[in-house]
Amino acid sequence: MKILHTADWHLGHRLHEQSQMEEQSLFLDWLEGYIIDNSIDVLLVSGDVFDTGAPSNQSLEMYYNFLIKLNGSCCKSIVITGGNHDSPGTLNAPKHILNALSIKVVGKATEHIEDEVFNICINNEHLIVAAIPYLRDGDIRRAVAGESFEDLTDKYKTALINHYHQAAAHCKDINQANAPMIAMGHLFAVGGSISESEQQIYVGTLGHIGAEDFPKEFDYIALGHLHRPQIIGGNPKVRYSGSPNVLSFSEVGYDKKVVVLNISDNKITEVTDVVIPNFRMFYRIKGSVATCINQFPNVVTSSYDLTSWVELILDEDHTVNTDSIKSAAKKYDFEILKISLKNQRMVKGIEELLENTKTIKELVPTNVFKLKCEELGYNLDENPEVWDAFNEIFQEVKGH
Ligand SMILES: [Mn+2]
Repeated sequence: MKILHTADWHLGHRLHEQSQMEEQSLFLDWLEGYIIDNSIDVLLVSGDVFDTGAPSNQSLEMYYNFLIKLNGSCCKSIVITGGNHDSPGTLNAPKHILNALSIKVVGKATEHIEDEVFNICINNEHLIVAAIPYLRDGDIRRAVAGESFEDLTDKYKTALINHYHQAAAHCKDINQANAPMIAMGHLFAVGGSISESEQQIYVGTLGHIGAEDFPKEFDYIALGHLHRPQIIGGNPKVRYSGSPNVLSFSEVGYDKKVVVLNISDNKITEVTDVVIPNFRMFYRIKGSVATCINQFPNVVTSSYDLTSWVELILDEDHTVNTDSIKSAAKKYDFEILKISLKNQRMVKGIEELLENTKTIKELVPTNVFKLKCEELGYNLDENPEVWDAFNEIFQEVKGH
Protein backbone atom coordinates (compact mmCIF):
# COMPACT_ATOMS: atom_id res chain seq x y z
CA MET A 1 0.00 0.00 0.00
CA LYS A 2 1.23 3.49 -0.85
CA ILE A 3 0.24 6.57 1.08
CA LEU A 4 0.83 10.20 0.17
CA HIS A 5 0.99 12.82 2.94
CA THR A 6 0.48 16.51 2.13
CA ALA A 7 -0.89 19.54 4.00
CA ASP A 8 -1.29 23.33 4.01
CA TRP A 9 -2.64 23.83 0.50
CA HIS A 10 -4.07 27.20 1.59
CA LEU A 11 -6.24 27.31 -1.55
CA GLY A 12 -7.17 30.93 -2.27
CA HIS A 13 -4.01 32.33 -0.65
CA ARG A 14 -2.81 35.63 -2.07
CA LEU A 15 0.78 36.83 -1.84
CA HIS A 16 0.94 40.63 -1.51
CA GLU A 17 -2.55 40.75 -3.00
CA GLN A 18 -1.58 38.63 -6.02
CA SER A 19 -3.72 35.57 -6.71
CA GLN A 20 -1.88 32.25 -6.44
CA MET A 21 -4.70 30.34 -8.09
CA GLU A 22 -2.56 29.48 -11.14
CA GLU A 23 0.23 27.75 -9.22
CA GLN A 24 -2.27 26.14 -6.86
CA SER A 25 -4.19 24.59 -9.71
CA LEU A 26 -0.90 23.49 -11.36
CA PHE A 27 -0.01 21.80 -8.08
CA LEU A 28 -3.31 19.93 -7.96
CA ASP A 29 -2.85 18.80 -11.58
CA TRP A 30 0.67 17.64 -10.76
CA LEU A 31 -0.55 15.82 -7.64
CA GLU A 32 -3.28 14.05 -9.57
CA GLY A 33 -0.68 12.93 -12.15
CA TYR A 34 1.76 11.84 -9.45
CA ILE A 35 -0.89 9.81 -7.62
CA ILE A 36 -1.92 8.01 -10.80
CA ASP A 37 1.61 7.45 -12.19
CA ASN A 38 2.84 6.08 -8.86
CA SER A 39 -0.23 4.04 -7.92
CA ILE A 40 -0.88 5.87 -4.63
CA ASP A 41 -3.68 4.14 -2.68
CA VAL A 42 -4.34 6.63 0.12
CA LEU A 43 -4.10 10.43 0.23
CA LEU A 44 -3.80 12.25 3.58
CA VAL A 45 -4.30 16.03 3.75
CA SER A 46 -3.33 17.33 7.20
CA GLY A 47 -5.22 20.60 7.48
CA ASP A 48 -5.35 24.12 6.04
CA VAL A 49 -6.95 23.02 2.79
CA PHE A 50 -8.24 26.57 2.36
CA ASP A 51 -6.58 29.81 3.31
CA THR A 52 -9.72 31.27 4.87
CA GLY A 53 -12.84 30.03 6.61
CA ALA A 54 -14.99 31.39 3.80
CA PRO A 55 -13.22 30.20 0.62
CA SER A 56 -14.15 31.74 -2.74
CA ASN A 57 -16.17 29.79 -5.29
CA GLN A 58 -13.00 29.34 -7.36
CA SER A 59 -11.18 27.80 -4.40
CA LEU A 60 -14.08 25.45 -3.69
CA GLU A 61 -14.23 24.51 -7.36
CA MET A 62 -10.49 23.70 -7.43
CA TYR A 63 -10.93 21.49 -4.37
CA TYR A 64 -13.95 19.56 -5.61
CA ASN A 65 -12.60 19.23 -9.16
CA PHE A 66 -9.44 17.70 -7.77
CA LEU A 67 -11.33 15.27 -5.53
CA ILE A 68 -13.67 14.10 -8.26
CA LYS A 69 -10.78 13.48 -10.68
CA LEU A 70 -9.39 10.89 -8.27
CA ASN A 71 -12.72 9.08 -8.11
CA GLY A 72 -12.31 5.75 -9.86
CA SER A 73 -8.50 6.05 -9.86
CA CYS A 74 -5.97 3.93 -7.93
CA CYS A 75 -6.44 6.29 -4.97
CA LYS A 76 -9.23 4.47 -3.15
CA SER A 77 -9.24 6.51 0.01
CA ILE A 78 -8.73 10.19 0.90
CA VAL A 79 -8.62 11.58 4.43
CA ILE A 80 -8.86 15.35 4.97
CA THR A 81 -8.63 17.18 8.30
CA GLY A 82 -9.31 20.80 9.23
CA GLY A 83 -6.47 23.19 10.06
CA ASN A 84 -6.58 26.45 11.99
CA HIS A 85 -7.29 28.32 8.75
CA ASP A 86 -10.22 26.11 7.80
CA SER A 87 -13.72 26.68 9.02
CA PRO A 88 -14.90 23.32 10.43
CA GLY A 89 -18.39 24.08 9.11
CA THR A 90 -17.16 24.69 5.55
CA LEU A 91 -15.10 21.50 5.48
CA ASN A 92 -17.77 19.41 7.15
CA ALA A 93 -20.75 20.61 5.09
CA PRO A 94 -20.15 18.12 2.20
CA LYS A 95 -18.88 15.41 4.61
CA HIS A 96 -21.63 12.90 3.88
CA ILE A 97 -21.59 13.22 0.13
CA LEU A 98 -17.77 13.00 0.15
CA ASN A 99 -18.00 9.95 2.40
CA ALA A 100 -20.00 8.26 -0.36
CA LEU A 101 -16.91 8.79 -2.57
CA SER A 102 -14.59 7.23 0.08
CA ILE A 103 -13.36 10.66 1.16
CA LYS A 104 -13.30 11.10 4.93
CA VAL A 105 -13.47 14.63 6.28
CA VAL A 106 -12.88 15.65 9.90
CA GLY A 107 -13.38 19.42 10.16
CA LYS A 108 -13.15 19.53 13.95
CA ALA A 109 -12.93 17.28 16.98
CA THR A 110 -16.23 16.01 18.37
CA GLU A 111 -16.95 14.38 21.74
CA HIS A 112 -16.57 10.96 20.14
CA ILE A 113 -13.04 9.90 19.36
CA GLU A 114 -14.37 7.17 17.03
CA ASP A 115 -15.49 9.96 14.65
CA GLU A 116 -11.79 10.60 13.95
CA VAL A 117 -10.56 7.04 13.52
CA PHE A 118 -10.80 5.13 10.25
CA ASN A 119 -10.02 1.56 9.37
CA ILE A 120 -9.06 1.63 5.72
CA CYS A 121 -8.92 -1.60 3.76
CA ILE A 122 -7.63 -1.73 0.19
CA ASN A 123 -6.97 -5.06 -1.58
CA ASN A 124 -7.00 -6.87 1.77
CA GLU A 125 -4.36 -4.56 3.23
CA HIS A 126 -5.37 -2.57 6.30
CA LEU A 127 -4.38 0.84 7.60
CA ILE A 128 -5.67 2.63 10.69
CA VAL A 129 -5.78 6.43 10.46
CA ALA A 130 -6.47 8.76 13.39
CA ALA A 131 -7.58 11.86 11.46
CA ILE A 132 -6.98 14.43 14.18
CA PRO A 133 -7.79 17.98 13.07
CA TYR A 134 -6.50 21.25 14.54
CA LEU A 135 -7.69 21.10 18.13
CA ARG A 136 -9.24 24.27 19.48
CA ASP A 137 -9.19 24.72 23.23
CA GLY A 138 -12.99 24.72 23.35
CA ASP A 139 -13.22 21.47 21.36
CA ILE A 140 -11.24 19.39 23.81
CA ARG A 141 -11.62 21.06 27.17
CA ARG A 142 -14.07 22.94 29.33
CA ALA A 143 -12.57 26.25 30.46
CA VAL A 144 -12.86 26.94 34.16
CA ALA A 145 -13.53 30.50 35.41
CA GLY A 146 -10.57 32.20 37.06
CA GLU A 147 -7.81 30.04 35.62
CA SER A 148 -4.51 31.78 35.03
CA PHE A 149 -2.73 31.81 31.68
CA GLU A 150 -0.21 29.22 32.92
CA ASP A 151 -3.05 26.95 34.10
CA LEU A 152 -4.80 27.34 30.79
CA THR A 153 -1.66 26.58 28.78
CA ASP A 154 -0.86 23.50 30.83
CA LYS A 155 -4.41 22.22 30.77
CA TYR A 156 -4.75 22.74 27.04
CA LYS A 157 -1.46 20.94 26.42
CA THR A 158 -2.56 18.08 28.67
CA ALA A 159 -5.94 17.86 26.92
CA LEU A 160 -4.17 17.85 23.56
CA ILE A 161 -1.83 15.02 24.52
CA ASN A 162 -4.78 13.12 26.07
CA HIS A 163 -6.67 13.48 22.82
CA TYR A 164 -3.82 11.78 20.96
CA HIS A 165 -3.68 9.02 23.58
CA GLN A 166 -7.44 8.44 23.36
CA ALA A 167 -7.15 8.21 19.59
CA ALA A 168 -4.23 5.77 19.92
CA ALA A 169 -6.23 3.61 22.35
CA HIS A 170 -9.19 3.52 19.99
CA CYS A 171 -6.95 2.70 17.03
CA LYS A 172 -5.51 -0.23 18.98
CA ASP A 173 -8.99 -1.45 19.92
CA ILE A 174 -10.12 -1.71 16.33
CA ASN A 175 -6.81 -2.88 14.92
CA GLN A 176 -7.50 -6.59 14.56
CA ALA A 177 -5.23 -7.03 11.55
CA ASN A 178 -2.13 -5.61 13.29
CA ALA A 179 -2.05 -2.92 10.61
CA PRO A 180 0.17 0.19 10.72
CA MET A 181 -1.37 3.10 12.61
CA ILE A 182 -0.97 6.68 11.40
CA ALA A 183 -2.02 9.85 13.22
CA MET A 184 -2.65 13.11 11.44
CA GLY A 185 -2.24 16.44 13.21
CA HIS A 186 -2.34 20.16 12.65
CA LEU A 187 -0.30 21.88 15.34
CA PHE A 188 3.04 23.43 16.17
CA ALA A 189 5.42 20.75 17.37
CA VAL A 190 8.51 21.99 19.18
CA GLY A 191 11.73 21.44 17.31
CA GLY A 192 10.46 22.79 14.01
CA SER A 193 11.30 26.05 12.25
CA ILE A 194 8.69 28.61 11.24
CA SER A 195 8.41 31.01 8.31
CA GLU A 196 6.86 34.49 8.16
CA SER A 197 3.55 33.22 6.82
CA GLU A 198 3.22 31.12 9.95
CA GLN A 199 4.22 33.89 12.33
CA GLN A 200 1.03 35.63 11.30
CA ILE A 201 -0.90 32.64 12.60
CA TYR A 202 1.17 32.39 15.76
CA VAL A 203 -0.73 30.63 18.49
CA GLY A 204 1.21 31.65 21.58
CA THR A 205 2.70 28.87 23.63
CA LEU A 206 -0.55 26.92 23.38
CA GLY A 207 -0.29 23.41 22.12
CA HIS A 208 3.43 23.28 21.62
CA ILE A 209 4.19 19.64 22.00
CA GLY A 210 7.31 17.68 21.23
CA ALA A 211 7.91 14.51 19.22
CA GLU A 212 8.07 12.55 22.50
CA ASP A 213 4.51 13.62 23.44
CA PHE A 214 2.90 11.60 20.64
CA PRO A 215 1.78 8.10 21.64
CA LYS A 216 4.36 5.46 20.73
CA GLU A 217 1.64 3.27 19.21
CA PHE A 218 1.59 5.39 16.09
CA ASP A 219 3.91 4.28 13.31
CA TYR A 220 3.85 7.69 11.63
CA ILE A 221 2.58 11.19 12.47
CA ALA A 222 1.47 13.13 9.36
CA LEU A 223 1.67 16.76 10.42
CA GLY A 224 0.48 20.00 8.92
CA HIS A 225 0.83 23.67 9.97
CA LEU A 226 4.52 24.39 9.37
CA HIS A 227 5.25 25.23 5.75
CA ARG A 228 8.79 23.87 5.54
CA PRO A 229 9.05 20.09 5.12
CA GLN A 230 10.81 18.73 8.20
CA ILE A 231 11.09 15.96 10.74
CA ILE A 232 10.53 16.77 14.40
CA GLY A 233 12.90 16.07 17.26
CA GLY A 234 15.12 13.96 15.03
CA ASN A 235 12.34 11.38 14.69
CA PRO A 236 11.76 10.63 10.97
CA LYS A 237 8.32 9.21 11.83
CA VAL A 238 7.07 12.60 13.05
CA ARG A 239 7.02 14.75 10.00
CA TYR A 240 5.67 17.90 8.36
CA SER A 241 5.13 17.57 4.61
CA GLY A 242 5.16 21.38 4.35
CA SER A 243 3.00 23.48 2.03
CA PRO A 244 3.14 22.66 -1.70
CA ASN A 245 3.26 26.30 -2.84
CA VAL A 246 5.39 29.21 -1.62
CA LEU A 247 3.17 31.33 0.66
CA SER A 248 5.76 33.86 1.77
CA PHE A 249 9.13 35.08 0.48
CA SER A 250 10.67 33.64 3.65
CA GLU A 251 9.89 30.21 2.19
CA VAL A 252 12.23 30.74 -0.75
CA GLY A 253 15.43 28.70 -0.94
CA TYR A 254 14.27 25.17 -0.18
CA ASP A 255 12.27 22.53 -2.04
CA LYS A 256 8.55 22.05 -1.50
CA LYS A 257 7.60 18.42 -0.96
CA VAL A 258 5.02 15.73 -0.40
CA VAL A 259 5.85 12.57 1.54
CA VAL A 260 5.22 9.05 0.25
CA LEU A 261 5.01 6.03 2.57
CA ASN A 262 5.34 2.44 1.43
CA ILE A 263 3.67 -0.26 3.46
CA SER A 264 4.25 -3.95 3.06
CA ASP A 265 3.54 -6.83 5.44
CA ASN A 266 1.89 -4.40 7.88
CA LYS A 267 5.06 -2.34 8.23
CA ILE A 268 6.06 1.06 6.94
CA THR A 269 9.07 0.03 4.90
CA GLU A 270 9.96 3.32 3.27
CA VAL A 271 9.35 7.05 3.79
CA THR A 272 10.34 9.18 0.79
CA ASP A 273 10.34 12.94 0.23
CA VAL A 274 9.13 13.85 -3.23
CA VAL A 275 10.10 17.28 -4.57
CA ILE A 276 7.27 19.29 -6.11
CA PRO A 277 8.15 21.27 -9.28
CA ASN A 278 8.54 25.06 -9.02
CA PHE A 279 5.42 26.20 -10.83
CA ARG A 280 6.40 29.80 -10.25
CA MET A 281 9.87 31.09 -9.39
CA PHE A 282 10.28 33.29 -6.30
CA TYR A 283 13.32 35.42 -5.60
CA ARG A 284 14.38 37.36 -2.55
CA ILE A 285 17.17 39.70 -3.60
CA LYS A 286 19.16 41.55 -0.95
CA GLY A 287 21.75 44.33 -1.07
CA SER A 288 22.22 47.90 -2.23
CA VAL A 289 20.15 49.28 -5.11
CA ALA A 290 23.05 48.64 -7.51
CA THR A 291 23.66 45.07 -6.29
CA CYS A 292 19.98 44.25 -6.65
CA ILE A 293 19.83 45.62 -10.21
CA ASN A 294 22.92 43.55 -11.07
CA GLN A 295 21.04 40.43 -10.00
CA PHE A 296 18.08 41.05 -12.33
CA PRO A 297 19.52 39.09 -15.30
CA ASN A 298 19.72 36.02 -13.03
CA VAL A 299 15.98 35.93 -12.48
CA VAL A 300 14.54 33.16 -14.64
CA THR A 301 11.01 32.10 -15.43
CA SER A 302 9.78 28.61 -14.53
CA SER A 303 9.08 26.09 -17.26
CA TYR A 304 5.39 26.57 -16.38
CA ASP A 305 5.64 30.13 -17.75
CA LEU A 306 4.19 31.90 -14.74
CA THR A 307 5.67 35.36 -14.13
CA SER A 308 8.48 35.17 -11.57
CA TRP A 309 7.88 37.12 -8.37
CA VAL A 310 10.61 39.10 -6.66
CA GLU A 311 11.04 40.66 -3.25
CA LEU A 312 13.82 43.21 -2.80
CA ILE A 313 15.35 43.87 0.58
CA LEU A 314 17.45 46.98 0.29
CA ASP A 315 20.50 47.53 2.37
CA GLU A 316 20.00 51.31 2.28
CA ASP A 317 18.72 53.98 4.64
CA HIS A 318 15.04 54.89 4.62
CA THR A 319 15.40 57.82 2.22
CA VAL A 320 16.25 55.57 -0.74
CA ASN A 321 14.60 56.33 -4.07
CA THR A 322 13.31 53.21 -5.78
CA ASP A 323 12.62 54.75 -9.21
CA SER A 324 15.90 53.47 -10.69
CA ILE A 325 15.02 49.94 -9.58
CA LYS A 326 11.57 50.13 -11.08
CA SER A 327 12.84 51.43 -14.42
CA ALA A 328 15.65 48.83 -14.54
CA ALA A 329 13.08 46.09 -13.87
CA LYS A 330 10.97 47.17 -16.87
CA LYS A 331 13.37 45.34 -19.23
CA TYR A 332 12.60 42.01 -17.60
CA ASP A 333 9.44 39.95 -17.42
CA PHE A 334 9.42 39.33 -13.68
CA GLU A 335 7.29 41.28 -11.26
CA ILE A 336 8.53 43.02 -8.11
CA LEU A 337 5.93 42.29 -5.45
CA LYS A 338 7.59 44.02 -2.57
CA ILE A 339 10.48 46.38 -1.86
CA SER A 340 11.51 46.70 1.74
CA LEU A 341 14.41 48.14 3.66
CA LYS A 342 16.61 45.84 5.69
CA ASN A 343 16.24 47.98 8.77
CA GLN A 344 12.67 49.01 8.08
CA ARG A 345 11.31 47.80 11.36
CA MET A 346 13.89 49.79 13.27
CA VAL A 347 13.15 53.10 11.59
CA LYS A 348 9.39 52.94 11.20
CA GLY A 349 6.96 53.83 13.93
CA ILE A 350 3.24 53.19 13.74
CA GLU A 351 2.46 56.56 12.17
CA GLU A 352 4.94 55.99 9.38
CA LEU A 353 3.76 52.42 8.90
CA LEU A 354 0.17 53.61 8.53
CA GLU A 355 1.17 56.35 6.10
CA ASN A 356 3.03 53.92 3.86
CA THR A 357 0.42 51.21 3.95
CA LYS A 358 -1.81 51.08 0.94
CA THR A 359 -4.49 48.81 2.27
CA ILE A 360 -5.50 47.72 5.74
CA LYS A 361 -4.82 44.11 4.71
CA GLU A 362 -1.09 44.81 4.58
CA LEU A 363 -1.06 45.48 8.30
CA VAL A 364 -0.38 42.41 10.36
CA PRO A 365 -1.98 42.86 13.81
CA THR A 366 0.96 41.22 15.58
CA ASN A 367 3.35 43.76 13.99
CA VAL A 368 1.14 46.69 14.95
CA PHE A 369 1.09 45.42 18.54
CA LYS A 370 4.87 45.04 18.58
CA LEU A 371 5.37 48.56 17.21
CA LYS A 372 2.93 50.02 19.72
CA CYS A 373 4.87 48.35 22.55
CA GLU A 374 8.12 49.71 21.11
CA GLU A 375 6.63 53.20 20.98
CA LEU A 376 5.53 52.96 24.59
CA GLY A 377 8.99 51.71 25.55
CA TYR A 378 7.52 48.41 26.77
CA ASN A 379 9.90 45.48 26.42
CA LEU A 380 8.01 42.49 25.03
CA ASP A 381 11.06 40.22 25.11
CA GLU A 382 11.21 40.58 28.87
CA ASN A 383 7.48 40.00 29.19
CA PRO A 384 6.70 37.01 26.96
CA GLU A 385 3.44 36.36 28.83
CA VAL A 386 2.04 39.67 27.50
CA TRP A 387 2.98 38.63 23.96
CA ASP A 388 1.29 35.26 24.49
CA ALA A 389 -1.79 36.92 25.97
CA PHE A 390 -2.03 39.24 22.96
CA ASN A 391 -1.85 36.27 20.60
CA GLU A 392 -4.49 34.41 22.54
CA ILE A 393 -6.86 37.36 22.32
CA PHE A 394 -6.00 37.79 18.66
CA GLN A 395 -6.80 34.14 17.90
CA GLU A 396 -10.07 34.51 19.81
CA VAL A 397 -11.05 37.64 17.87
CA LYS A 398 -10.20 35.93 14.57
CA GLY A 399 -12.61 33.21 15.61
CA HIS A 400 -10.18 30.33 15.52
MN1 LIG B 1 -2.06 26.03 9.92
